[in-house]
Amino acid sequence: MQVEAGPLLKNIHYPSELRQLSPSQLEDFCQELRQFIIDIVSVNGGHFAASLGVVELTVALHYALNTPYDQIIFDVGHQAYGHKILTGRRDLFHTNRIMGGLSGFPKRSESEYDAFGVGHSSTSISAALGMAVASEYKGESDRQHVAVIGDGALTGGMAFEALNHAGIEKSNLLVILNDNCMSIDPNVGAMKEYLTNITTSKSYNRFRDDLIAVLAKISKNGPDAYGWAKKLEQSIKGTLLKNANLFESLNFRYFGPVDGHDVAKLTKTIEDLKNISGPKLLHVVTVKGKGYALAEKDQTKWHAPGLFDKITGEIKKSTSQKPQPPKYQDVFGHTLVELTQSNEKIMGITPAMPSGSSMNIMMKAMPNRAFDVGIAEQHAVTFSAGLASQGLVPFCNIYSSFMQRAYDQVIHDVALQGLNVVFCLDRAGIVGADGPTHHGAYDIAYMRCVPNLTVSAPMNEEELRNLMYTAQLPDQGPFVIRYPRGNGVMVDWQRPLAEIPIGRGRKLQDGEDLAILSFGAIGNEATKAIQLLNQEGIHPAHYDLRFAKPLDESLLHEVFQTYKNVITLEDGSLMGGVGSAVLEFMVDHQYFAQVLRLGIPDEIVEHGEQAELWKLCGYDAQSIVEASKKLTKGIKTDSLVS
Ligand SMILES: Cc1ncc(C[n+]2csc(CCOP(=O)(O)OP(=O)(O)O)c2C)c(N)n1
Repeated sequence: MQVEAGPLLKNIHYPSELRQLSPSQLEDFCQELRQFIIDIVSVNGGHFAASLGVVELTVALHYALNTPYDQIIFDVGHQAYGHKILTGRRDLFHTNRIMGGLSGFPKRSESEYDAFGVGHSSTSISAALGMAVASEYKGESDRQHVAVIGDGALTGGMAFEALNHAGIEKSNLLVILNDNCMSIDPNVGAMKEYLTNITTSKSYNRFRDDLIAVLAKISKNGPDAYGWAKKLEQSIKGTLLKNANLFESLNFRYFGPVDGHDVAKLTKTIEDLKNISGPKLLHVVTVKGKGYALAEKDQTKWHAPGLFDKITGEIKKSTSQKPQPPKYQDVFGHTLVELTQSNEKIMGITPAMPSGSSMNIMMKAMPNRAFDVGIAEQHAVTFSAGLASQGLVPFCNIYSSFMQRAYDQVIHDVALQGLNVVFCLDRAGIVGADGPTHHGAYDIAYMRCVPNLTVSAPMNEEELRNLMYTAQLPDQGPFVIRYPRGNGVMVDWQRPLAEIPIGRGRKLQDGEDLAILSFGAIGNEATKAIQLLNQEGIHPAHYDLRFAKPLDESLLHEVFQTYKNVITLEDGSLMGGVGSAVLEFMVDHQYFAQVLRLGIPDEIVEHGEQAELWKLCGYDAQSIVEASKKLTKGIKTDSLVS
């Protein structure tokens, strides 16, 4: 749907045109940009509150800097809608996150203004520093490099690693800390408290605005003046801020806090900071959801609300008379609380995803046993390992793609020591509109090769519950349970819990012509395919593997002794995935069969609806039907192995 832009925005396609506006027009321009975001996101979906919060900052940055020569990196990138609209993509913004349309995150291949591809948090300072060092090396001393990072993203270890390094480089780096006290849920940790202390330090705040301008002017007058200015600044800050400033201790020059919704002041400040060389941090205070009252009030709900009526604020839910199956994440959340009632050793851990993973259910029910540790996947895993080393049973819930961050911790801290940590990998497989940065494509492959790990995937809600039950029984060792984004398939999912023997799959139905071996919830596409195939007289057997590791060898012996045509199906990368595991078994036991592996190919899968992307990758129900027909007719395809 096309939306009419306001009178100023209508004529602005690129930052060069924005810079033709007078400073006095910027406030009106910001309102138009904000309205445009509201108009489009309300009918299209996507991230919402974060972009509203940085409208003024985005405009000020593009106004004061010479983008794209000057480079801005938005951390995570979920807040970059204003930036996209201002940088040549306004007329395409209605395609945001739709298959074939704009990506929901900055992406180098999409625009020269997207200086760096993002999606996972806390990368911006490292990347901006790399660019700044490269510019210095190339003699581009006039070039600006800006990392815009939220207080949530600042809780990630990489951000601290980058600050630590940047403090000893002389490069031209500006870190803008967008402090809104929120992650997706309220931000957590001691750093958040520290930032609040600075923001509320009255004596320092009275002084700070003049300080930036004076310093910028003095710095322009050469190295002597610069040194003098620096000394003056340090003594003033030291006197007025009770504690030593953390960023200053890391050799950053700290400026702020400034009101992130005062576009005039922001523009002026950024212009001034261009004249101050070396690593600098500007602390900007914003309100997440700014300008849309409901979003300001309930910032978590409006982080990514889905479609909504922009006038009434009513969030549109698909209405159905019939009861619907729950989301897998909610089955996880409720089952975890149920399990804690009979097992006092269970603890819950989430790295900054209480709402997204439904760990918030346990956090509410038993706050002393559930932890939001910030956007800190590595820490979440090793913290869990510490708990497990003391006999507790941590359920560490991490989205599959974010778990990529903590791979060494899984191996070094958990698997090598055989600790009983239960990893619940939410959003495993194709996730949909968030796209390639968020698809949980690789976990089967990267977990399967680690000794001591059990790697499982439930086909439905009951299986998820039973795997969770099994994982917390004594001495199970490290245990992975991967499940997808979205809803399950069972309305009556709250069934009694039962143990699943480790490494035991299920035969769902016998067949004649071929066997389909599925892993996880994508097996429900196989069920649909089999119904369609039956109508055409083809009768595949269906096995639910349940475990990628250990494999159910007796089940596989049965399969290869009975069927000469086999399809493996997984919502994960083909390379190294379950299909590969089945092939390894086949070769090791010298079976011969035609095997067709369905899963994510060795390509970057872009964004789109989950079902669209399954189809694109060739493993939705219809594709399984076609693959089965090809296979049973004995026609070999490229991916056939015989
Ligand atoms: C490594 C990683 N873990 C988790 C996430 C999910 N995530 C996306 S945005 C976000 C909150 C970011 O908070 P902040 O940086 O303060 O930005 P805000 O939304 O408040 O503007 C989280 C946890 C992610 N993108 N990357």
